[in-house]
Amino acid sequence: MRNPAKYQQFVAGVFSMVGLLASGLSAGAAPQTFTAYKGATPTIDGTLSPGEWSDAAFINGLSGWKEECRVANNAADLSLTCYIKHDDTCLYFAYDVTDNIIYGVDTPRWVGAGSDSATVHKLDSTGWAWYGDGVELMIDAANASSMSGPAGNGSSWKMVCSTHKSRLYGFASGGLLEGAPASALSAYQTWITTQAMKAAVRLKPASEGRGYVIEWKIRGNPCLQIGNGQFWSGSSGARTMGMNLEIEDLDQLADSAGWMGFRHIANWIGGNKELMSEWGSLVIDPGNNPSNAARDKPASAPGQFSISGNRMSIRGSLDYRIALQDTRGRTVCRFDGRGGAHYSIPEKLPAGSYLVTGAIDGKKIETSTAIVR
Ligand SMILES: [Ca+2]
Ligand SMILES: [Ca+2]
Repeated sequence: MRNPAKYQQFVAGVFSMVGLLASGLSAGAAPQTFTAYKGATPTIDGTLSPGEWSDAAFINGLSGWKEECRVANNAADLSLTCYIKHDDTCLYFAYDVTDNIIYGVDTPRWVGAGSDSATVHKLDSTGWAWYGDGVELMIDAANASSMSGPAGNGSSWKMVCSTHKSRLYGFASGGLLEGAPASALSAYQTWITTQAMKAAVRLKPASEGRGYVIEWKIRGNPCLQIGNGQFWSGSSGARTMGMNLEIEDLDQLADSAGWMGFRHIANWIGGNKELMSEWGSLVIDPGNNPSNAARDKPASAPGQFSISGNRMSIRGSLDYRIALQDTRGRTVCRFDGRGGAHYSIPEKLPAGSYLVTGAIDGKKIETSTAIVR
């Protein structure tokens, strides 16, 4: 739903749509649109210091994310909070991930049948950068929204941050590695070695809940090319880019799903991750996170909520927890998060009336919506 014209078509078509994907739904939908507000410059050291990311928008996962392999068993198996913000020169992401077994650290660097570790973990364009625990970030800075994968330059790209290997430190420490397309390895590598793109990975001890923290900086020039010779900066004004997130989870070989390298879990927010037209959207807002203003004035600036048919919008909240119940009282979707978000109600949800309950900034809401397919 990135393309406005496409969205209008979607809205117009809602009333004639047929529930082609009519299977049951057990999880909420991932937001289609995220917002990066302007905030304080974080220190890229793998530690989320008190208040360091409190001015960021964030999303909790993995409820509603698309699973490529196997669904997480529980929150200890795999769950995360992803923070997003920007300053005048850079875009920043932080991931606070719970993952009970860190591949290559808590386990050998096993690979699935038919693959060999030497090939999978080659640190060149033939290796599988994504193989392990870590995240992949995909940005369509030019907002081309084309029916193709990323170009492999500042206009659109895909990069990996692994917890067990990296371009800068080899197998001694996690960090950035080049993603697709393979032809972009040299260009991507330059971003890493010049620190135009920089990430820090810290493995969390069991006392914090096993998992990892990633802080990731993306400098507008050269990594976010928004036009011919133009790069994003804090003075670019409001700007929409395409975005997709993926999280990889390998645990033990015995737990693996037996498909595509025996990954345990992979999730992403967009549709087909190979098509930029199906990614989610990232709105880079030159203003500060309105939830900070709400924090200062909780009585006068509550988060705003609206739902109409298949479209739900939450603006500037401190936090929200919203559930959709069907007519039998079963919770069929949950939407939990903070800040602003726009959701498309999942297409898998059958047509009918739904009760919408929950709380935004501690204020209870209760309404209903009718979904027509
Ligand atoms: Ca930090
Ligand atoms: Ca893992």
